[in-house]
Amino acid sequence: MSLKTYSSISARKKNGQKSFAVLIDPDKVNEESIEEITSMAVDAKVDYLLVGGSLVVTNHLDEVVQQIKKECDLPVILFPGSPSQISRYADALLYLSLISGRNPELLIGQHVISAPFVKQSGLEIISTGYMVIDGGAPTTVSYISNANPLPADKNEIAVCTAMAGEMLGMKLIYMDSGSGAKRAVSENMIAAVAARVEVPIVVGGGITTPEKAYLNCKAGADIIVVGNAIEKDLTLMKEMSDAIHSGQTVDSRR
Ligand code: 1GP
Repeated sequence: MSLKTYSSISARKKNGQKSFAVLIDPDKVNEESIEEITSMAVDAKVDYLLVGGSLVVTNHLDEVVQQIKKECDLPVILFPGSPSQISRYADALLYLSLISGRNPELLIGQHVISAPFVKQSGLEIISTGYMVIDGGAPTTVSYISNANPLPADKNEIAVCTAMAGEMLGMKLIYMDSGSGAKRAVSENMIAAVAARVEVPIVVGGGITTPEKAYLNCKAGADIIVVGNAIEKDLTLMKEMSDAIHSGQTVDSRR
């Protein structure tokens, strides 16, 4: 199994570089829009493309990933809402365990059932501690996961959860307030978690402005994921990317 994608993520963190990942929901794209999104993503210097969603109702994941790979060289990372959302054409898979919840199916159950199939895909597997943070209203992920999100004002629970995930061997911590969340994860919580774990931290859910993306990076996020806001306005991709990359440490820009 290649470790190319994770090596790039951790090398970027080591160099103080912040990364921008655009989330593509396979349900919301077609050939034409994929062409447009990938070309704009390359121009905007997006670092990663995440593909997936909590509820994917169409059946064209392979085609979507293959087309993205044909249009550009950006790493494609699967962000699956269920074990059926796997495509061997991607570069890597976020192997998510919902560590903020207490639903055994999403902590380990579905992993057991899909393990042989996932292994056989040959994908680079990136073990990820997935933390759903309350975003002010139920989101698809909070409903589908059948698990309570982590309270938005309980930094200490977030810190202990992330620490436990890291000590269990998870290579990334993903703090997500859910797609289209009313309230994105607070900088306060990001900073508290970033102070206590060493693995790269991914933050997403409800990030709609370049300013918020920048502040999240300053607080300690290593990768910012944006889906909804970019679906609504593709031109935001460049502004978001500039804001996130401007959050790099001075050394990494030399
Ligand atoms: C959701 O973190 C992602 O899982 C992205 O959220 O669509 O709100 O940007 P948005």
